[in-house]
Amino acid sequence: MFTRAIVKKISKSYVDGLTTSNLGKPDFEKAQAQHAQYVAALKQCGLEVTVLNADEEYPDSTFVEDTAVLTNECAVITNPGAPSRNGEIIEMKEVLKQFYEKAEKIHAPGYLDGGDVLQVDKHFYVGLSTRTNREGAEQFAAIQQKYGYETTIVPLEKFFHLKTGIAYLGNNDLVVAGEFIDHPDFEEYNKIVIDEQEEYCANCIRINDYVIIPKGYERSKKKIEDAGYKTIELDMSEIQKQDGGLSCLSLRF
Ligand code: CIR
Repeated sequence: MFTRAIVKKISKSYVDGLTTSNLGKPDFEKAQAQHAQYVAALKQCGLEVTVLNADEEYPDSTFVEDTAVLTNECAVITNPGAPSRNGEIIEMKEVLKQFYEKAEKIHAPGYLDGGDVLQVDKHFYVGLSTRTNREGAEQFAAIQQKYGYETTIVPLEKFFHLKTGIAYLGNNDLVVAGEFIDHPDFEEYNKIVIDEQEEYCANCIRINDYVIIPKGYERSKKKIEDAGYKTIELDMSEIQKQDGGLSCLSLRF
């Protein structure tokens, strides 16, 4: 059960942020509107939402998920692997002091983005990507071990972040796409398999009574609903253009 979320408004500089997509430049006003819809959906799920102001200095800073990993026991401030994003942790560290007495930290030469961390109850999966290295993943595992969590490190083949291709819904149900469909680390789960054409829908988020999914992925929507979940669909076009997904836009705790 989540009660809170932290999000950060989209800055004008967002349109010049990092991306590997070929979907074109985002429309700032449309992106802002989509972000507002996202905040409304979090509230519909019952969350109290802390909305941080936009920061022109950090074009990608709306993707707050990458700056921290939050559990019931502690906040881990990450060490984001993209140099242009690393300074985003300064503000987040301050913000999290309101909510957490304990803050842990990933240190260089370890790098880790929150988008590479999937929590399944007392188990974490950490992807090794262009943003998260083994040193960062091992530091994270050592921190979480103190609090009784296990960690499995998963080298990624194609996905940008681990959670670009996987989501945990609860009840042993895992949404999987691409390289995770037949991955040995995820054999023990009930899998909701996302087709290649709908891969973007693998980044969905379960929040209390709902699963928030991107709009326009009818086959995936049906599969998630057939597994017993109520869905909320959100238009994510301008977020997808900057390699972002639903999980990236918030920290939920
Ligand atoms: C970046 O390249 O860092 C941003 N444009 C996208 C970050 C997406 N975050 C995430 O998947 N957790």
